[in-house]
Amino acid sequence: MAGQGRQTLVSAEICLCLLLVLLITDTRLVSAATRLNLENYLQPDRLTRQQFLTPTNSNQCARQCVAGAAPKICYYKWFAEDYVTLGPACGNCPANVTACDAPQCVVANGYEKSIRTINRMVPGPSIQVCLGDRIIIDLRNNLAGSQLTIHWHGVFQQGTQYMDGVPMVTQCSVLEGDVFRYDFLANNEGTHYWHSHDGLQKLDGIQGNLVIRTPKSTDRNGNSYDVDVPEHTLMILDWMNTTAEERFPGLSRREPGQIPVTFLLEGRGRPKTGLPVPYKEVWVERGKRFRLRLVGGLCTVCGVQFSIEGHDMTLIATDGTPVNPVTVRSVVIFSGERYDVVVNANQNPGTYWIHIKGLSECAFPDEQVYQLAVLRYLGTNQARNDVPAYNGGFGRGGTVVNPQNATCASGQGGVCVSQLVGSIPDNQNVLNSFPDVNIVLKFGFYLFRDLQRSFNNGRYDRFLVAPTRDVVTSWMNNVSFISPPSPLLSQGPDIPTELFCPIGRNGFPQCPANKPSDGYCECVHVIKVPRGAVVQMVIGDVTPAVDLHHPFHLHGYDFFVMAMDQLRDGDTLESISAKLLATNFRRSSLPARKDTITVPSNGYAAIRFRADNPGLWFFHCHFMYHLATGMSLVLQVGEDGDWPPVPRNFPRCGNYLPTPYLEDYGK
Ligand SMILES: *[C@@H]1O[C@H](CO)[C@@H](O)[C@H](O)[C@H]1NC(C)=O
Ligand SMILES: *[C@@H]1O[C@H](CO)[C@@H](O)[C@H](O)[C@H]1NC(C)=O
Ligand SMILES: *[C@@H]1O[C@H](CO)[C@@H](O)[C@H](O)[C@H]1NC(C)=O
Ligand SMILES: *[C@@H]1O[C@H](CO)[C@@H](O)[C@H](O)[C@H]1NC(C)=O
Ligand SMILES: [Cu+2]
Repeated sequence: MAGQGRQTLVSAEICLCLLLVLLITDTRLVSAATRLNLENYLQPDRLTRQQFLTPTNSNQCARQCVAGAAPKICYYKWFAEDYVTLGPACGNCPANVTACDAPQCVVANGYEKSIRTINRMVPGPSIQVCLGDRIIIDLRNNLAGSQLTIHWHGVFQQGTQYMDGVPMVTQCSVLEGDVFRYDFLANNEGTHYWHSHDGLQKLDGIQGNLVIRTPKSTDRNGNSYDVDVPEHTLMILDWMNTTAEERFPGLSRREPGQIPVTFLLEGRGRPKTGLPVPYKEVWVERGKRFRLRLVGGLCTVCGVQFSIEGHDMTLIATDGTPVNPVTVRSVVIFSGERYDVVVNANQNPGTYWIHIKGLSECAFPDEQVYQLAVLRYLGTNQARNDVPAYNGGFGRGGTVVNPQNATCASGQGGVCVSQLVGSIPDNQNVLNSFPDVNIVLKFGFYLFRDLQRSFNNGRYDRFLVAPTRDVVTSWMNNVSFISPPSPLLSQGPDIPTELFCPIGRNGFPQCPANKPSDGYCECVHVIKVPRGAVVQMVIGDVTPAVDLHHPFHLHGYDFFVMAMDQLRDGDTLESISAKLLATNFRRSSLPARKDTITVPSNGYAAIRFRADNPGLWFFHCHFMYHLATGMSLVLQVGEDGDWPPVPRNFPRCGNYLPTPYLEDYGK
């Protein structure tokens, strides 16, 4: 990206005015107000259970939340770097297991490879705060020749829309050597996370947990658990033995596709062969009920089925919002989803396997990708040598929440997220209103059949090599999203209008008339929705039936999950949408709210929300390689002026094309 503006490093001193909600960064206004030194609010990257339960520093943000207590300022310093697993910090790990726990040692699955990190950790630093706290992060980019942004997955960013961290949608990517300050309020509770939204960096390690707690007394399901501590936020990662870039657009001969070799729980796992590195251990005490916050920090198409030997789980929240508790044997988690479960440590004290079983392409007979971890009762330390096999999981036969293909009719043993009962009342009158805007979104792949034509001079179609060796690209409503040269939110007027998809007769963006009408095109796909409208979306998988279940994530919002199913005889997405409008979803219970919904293979999910958070919000498949090939669009809620302007000196970027030359070349 040429002509990129530089972020001004705001002085380390900022103004604490009477109201923290005023995000003031202009140091010239400080004189009369109290000055504060951010260094005093610097938070540790990780802390023990004891430190969390009994803080010794009154500025510590990771704490048990107390009703009525004042919010805190939580400051973090992050360094993005190229790094390595089993590097010099690891001594002779794993031969010497103690050395694996050395500071800055990233073990992963005990396989040496290049990674990318924030503060030399995988997952990265864990942000654990209380509702209402202010989060300030100085992100310094020390990556060699790469840019990045960080997205706060699940945080609504109402009032700080420009902090959402999507390159060329809300901000310019942060260049090598630059510092960008993220500054926003933790205003919606729950288990969230953060990840790089640029390129393929999160699969190489740039992601971590972000938990916004409420006082237990105000948590709707607060009496269903005894212990809720940071060490029980458990991110599930998928892991390759190559860098993510090496598999994009994909190798055609050696290892086609983008299938991980394993999963990691909180950055730990074992290889199938080779020296064993320590498993992740989750510690519990007999007689207590523990809240585990499971985070789907997955990037590839493989979801996972999570189960614990000998222990049922009680689901109490998903994507940050509480649901009526449901007891289940296993939880299916796809990229971007979060599920909070309570585990009752009521079994014989001992060691129990945690089973993380790969689904979709990770469940193919020749793949069967899985990982284990250990649930250990305090005071026990027996080793387990009876490693269960891929299909030896503990979820078999029991109730599974979020089953693939929405197999949740009675007798099928599944609980679909569309069947969960929500707990947040419909104060915005979404469910009883007839939708103001009704959107049908199809997504799928375009198969390049004529490779001679595709790889001819002058054509640069973006593509992906699938495990089948097919050459494909991704789209939504036939449009493969391309990034504009400047961010839509901060520099909308700088974007040449011809880059946007034109609006068709149905009022929605479509491919330009002059583009080859062979089923897809590339343009900047922006769907506009009036501020305050009730929006219904039916998101449908129109690819030929394969075992893929695409998780769609909406920034800036959560939504009611109204319905989901596979398409049955004669159904089309239009007929489903019409049927849902005609019946207007009469149902006796409140639906759950989510921000990431996994669409059943060859099926649909219907969602509803009130568009009360103006801004430019990315809506996309959370499979990283699908996102990288255009399975995304931007939902524009309201018009410029409805959302706050960017702060003074917000970085700028864009094309550099001196106009006389354009004329010379007749472009
Ligand atoms: C194992 O690693 C620890 C921590 O780095 C170190 O103190 C110890 O000397 C090592 N032991 C051996 C046998 O190398
Ligand atoms: C990486 O993983 C794949 C799939 O398991 C395997 O075929 C390949 O040999 C591995 N490569 C290395 C260098 O270990
Ligand atoms: C998408 O492309 C297909 C194949 O050319 C076409 O039949 C269909 O009408 C297009 N859909 C839209 C929404 O433009
Ligand atoms: C889901 O349905 C598809 C057909 O759309 C099928 O190919 C796939 O095997 C099913 N997957 C599971 C796990 O049932
Ligand atoms: Cu997808």
